[in-house]
Amino acid sequence: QASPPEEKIKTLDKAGVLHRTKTADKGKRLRKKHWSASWTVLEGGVLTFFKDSKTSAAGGLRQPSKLSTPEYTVELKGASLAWAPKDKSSRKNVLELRSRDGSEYLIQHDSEAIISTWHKAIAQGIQELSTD
Ligand code: I3P
Repeated sequence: QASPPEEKIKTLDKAGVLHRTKTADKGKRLRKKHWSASWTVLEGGVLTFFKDSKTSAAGGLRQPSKLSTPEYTVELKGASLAWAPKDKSSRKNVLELRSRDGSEYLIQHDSEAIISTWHKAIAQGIQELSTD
């Protein structure tokens, strides 16, 4: 079956459980952080956070539409990613993702190795989309 053009974007597709919290919504800073563990899928230039960490991994990478409703989807086109400054969180290994529309998310995992693979994959997704 032929893929639509947007699915031909070369990304490092990835899925796993991360801690995340949304810190701004379309430019408006949110007052409280609510960290939660979330099943997270990176595919086709979109990062999707599901509502909880229990969504089955089965098919999660190939057929995200068949999973439970996403809580947040972040288009990587025009987004930026950086290690969060220390004043943003007391946690270790925290990434800050800003979407083009001004929403912000903190993404965290206790394992430096795991968060580093997400850092690489998301950064590469952002970079590939910026050269379109
Ligand atoms: C917040 C909660 C967050 C913490 C935040 C606290 O308290 O403990 O986990 O962020 O720190 O204010 P509450 O549950 O009462 O809202 P981090 O875990 O990222 O440090 P902050 O005030 O320094 O943002």
